[in-house]
Amino acid sequence: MALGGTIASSLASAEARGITPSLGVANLLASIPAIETVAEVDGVDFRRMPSGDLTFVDLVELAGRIDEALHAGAHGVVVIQGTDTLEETAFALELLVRTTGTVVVTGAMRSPNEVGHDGPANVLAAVRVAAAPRSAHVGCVVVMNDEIHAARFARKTHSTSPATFRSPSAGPLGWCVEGRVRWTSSVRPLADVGRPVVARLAAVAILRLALGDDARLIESLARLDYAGAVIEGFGAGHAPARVVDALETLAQSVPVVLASRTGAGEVLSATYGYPGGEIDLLHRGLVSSGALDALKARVALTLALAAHDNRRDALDAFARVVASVTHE
Ligand code: DAS
Repeated sequence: MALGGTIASSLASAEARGITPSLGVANLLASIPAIETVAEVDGVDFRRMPSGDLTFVDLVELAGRIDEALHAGAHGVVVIQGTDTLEETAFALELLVRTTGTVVVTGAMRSPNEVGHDGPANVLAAVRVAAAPRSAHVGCVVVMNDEIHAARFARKTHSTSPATFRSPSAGPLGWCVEGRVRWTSSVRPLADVGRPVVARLAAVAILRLALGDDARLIESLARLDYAGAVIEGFGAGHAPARVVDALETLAQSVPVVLASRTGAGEVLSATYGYPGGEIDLLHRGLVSSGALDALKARVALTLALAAHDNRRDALDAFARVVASVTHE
């Protein structure tokens, strides 16, 4: 299922100001003859756009198409897209796809115009992973630069490097080498977020806290009609004492999730006791993102809110998803 991105981008004309997603999936597959030795592949042009233009509506439709393909007998599905939002779409697909089967999301950091275009190698590795026998739950994974990352932990960590995708909290699940797929660890299935109703999809904001912040942005969030908010707090989930009242007030009107701006590790729950520490913030009604980073917490909260018609059920579903990211 091809969605566009750098992997499908070229110069539309000699005068063009830069590359744009213009190539179809047939073009890409034709450049990877070795794929035929791995699997029988059907290419679908689902969208042709920069990944920053994708929406949750696109992802709900895409998940439906993936479910159909898996029901129809596909062993796995490879989604080929822009890398800019890939970590969010991969996690959304893990929550949205309901049929058992491997879903692999990949892309490229160098376009077909550049020397060292990484698209063909990434797609070939992705097809290998999607076609590999499954001995444990695989769910949705990101395959880039011959590494396999769980969707729940993968992050784009570099603006241009082909080694941009990493799992800072957990490390990769495995890798591809000499045409083989190697697994070193596995994850368990995520809890069911529910079935999102497209008409109920509503915007959830992310707000990153920074040194010296006051409460103005938090107070204005309450007036902007967001369905919820994710606060990227300091360290293990902390905020300046001067904004805690505003956060508590916001949490009384919409669900407010507390994440960490560090990009790895968990939000704590029982360590720091000062005003604005995680104990205080959770006590004031904020909800922990656990080991999910802010982008993924926003995906989970958006889908949970669209799947349930009341806040309590949505937050319960969100909390179950958070709890299922890791296991004892
Ligand atoms: N940054 C580009 C990419 O890596 C564009 C996009 O995300 O669509 O594919």
